[in-house]
Amino acid sequence: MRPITIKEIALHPIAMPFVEPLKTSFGMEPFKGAVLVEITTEDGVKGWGEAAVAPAPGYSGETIATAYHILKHFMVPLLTGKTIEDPYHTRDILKVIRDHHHARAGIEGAIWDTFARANDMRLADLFASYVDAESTNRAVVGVSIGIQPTVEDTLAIIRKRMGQGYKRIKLKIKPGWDVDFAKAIRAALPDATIMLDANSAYTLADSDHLAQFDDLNLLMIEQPLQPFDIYEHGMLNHLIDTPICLDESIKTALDLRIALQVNAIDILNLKPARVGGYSESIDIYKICVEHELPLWIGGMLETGIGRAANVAFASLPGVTLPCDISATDRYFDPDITEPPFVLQPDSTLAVPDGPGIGVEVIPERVQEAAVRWQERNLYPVG
Ligand code: OSB
Ligand code: MG
Repeated sequence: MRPITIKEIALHPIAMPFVEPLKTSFGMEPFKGAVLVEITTEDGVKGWGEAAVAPAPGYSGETIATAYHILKHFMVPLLTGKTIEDPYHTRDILKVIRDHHHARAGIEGAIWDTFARANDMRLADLFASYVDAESTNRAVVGVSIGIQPTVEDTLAIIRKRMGQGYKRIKLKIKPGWDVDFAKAIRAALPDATIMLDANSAYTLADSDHLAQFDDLNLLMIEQPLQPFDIYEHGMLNHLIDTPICLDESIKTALDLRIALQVNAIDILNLKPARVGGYSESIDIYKICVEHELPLWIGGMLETGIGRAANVAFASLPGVTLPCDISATDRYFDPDITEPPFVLQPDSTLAVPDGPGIGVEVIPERVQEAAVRWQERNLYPVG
C-alpha cells in the first residue's frame, strides 16, 4: 500500500445544535461538541477525523478544550511531517502521550481516513483487512433515547423510533428513574427489544435494586457501576441476571482482558473514541471474536465524520449486536457531511461506496460550526 506523508494538520473545534438532545444520568449536553481533525498530505490528499468530546467532562474526563489543547500542543507536532507506512502503527508514535483517548482517536481516525483515500479504498475494507474478514457493507443499528420528563413522553419517542424502523431501543436510566420506569415501559411494549444504560450511576450496594430488572427481559444493562469498577462489575454479575454490558470501564484491550478474567462482562460496547482509536479497536475486536463475546459499536453522538468511520467499523462481521449509530436525522439537520445516513427498512445503515469514510465534508458547514463554538464557548481556556 502507498504510504502517506503528512504535510499539515488543521483543528476545528465545533458546536452543533442537536435535533434531539440526550439526557443521561450525568446530565444533558447543551450542544454537540467536537474537535475535527483535517489532514493534508504532501500529495494533496485530504482526510478527516473527529475527536468526539463534549463541552463538559461528564462521560470521560475530556472536553473540547482539553482535546484541542492536547492535539494542538502535543499530538499535531508529533505527527506533522511524518510518513505513515501503516495506520495501525500511528499509536506507536503517540505512545509518549498518556490518556486523552478521544483526542487520540480524532487524529488517528484522520490518518486512517487519509490513508484509505490515498490508496483509493473504503475504510471498511481497510479495517476488514486487519481482522482477516470482509465488510458486510452495512451496520445493524438501534437508537439511544435520553431521560424524558415522563413515561408517556418516553413511550411517544420509542413509538416514533420503532415506526422509523429502529429495532433496538436503548433507554437511559438514573437513580429514581429506573425500576418503576422500566416496568412501565415493558408493560406498554411487551415485545420490544429494550436495553438500559446507567452511565455509571450505581454502586455494588445497589445490587438488590438492580436485580429488579431481572424479570423484564432486557437485552442488557450498560455500565451500571463506576468506570474504574471492573472488579465489582464481576461481583454484580453474580447478583443479577440481566446481561452486563461495559462501556466506560473498557478503555484498552487490557481492560477487556481483565474484565473477561473476572467475569465482569457479558457484552461489549466498543466506542473507538473511548479506546483511543481504530488500532486499539482492532485489537479489542479480535479479543471479542476469540472469546465469542457479543460486540456492538457505541456512539458519542458523532457528526457524519466520526459516524461514517464507526459505520465502516460496525460493518465487520464480528459485530454481532445492533449499534448505537443512528441515521443522520436523529442527530443533526443539516450534518457537516453529505450524503446523510438513512435508516434502511431492516434497521441498518449502508456503508458508503466512496474511498475513506465515504462521505463528503462540507467546508462551509464546518466553518459555521466553528464560529458557533467561538460564540458559545462556555469554558474558555486562559
Ligand atoms: O453512554 O453510550 C453512552 C452519548 C454520549 C455519551 C455517552 C453515551 C452516549 C450515547 C449516544 O448513548 C449514542 C449515539 O451516539 O447515538
Ligand atoms: Mg453508554
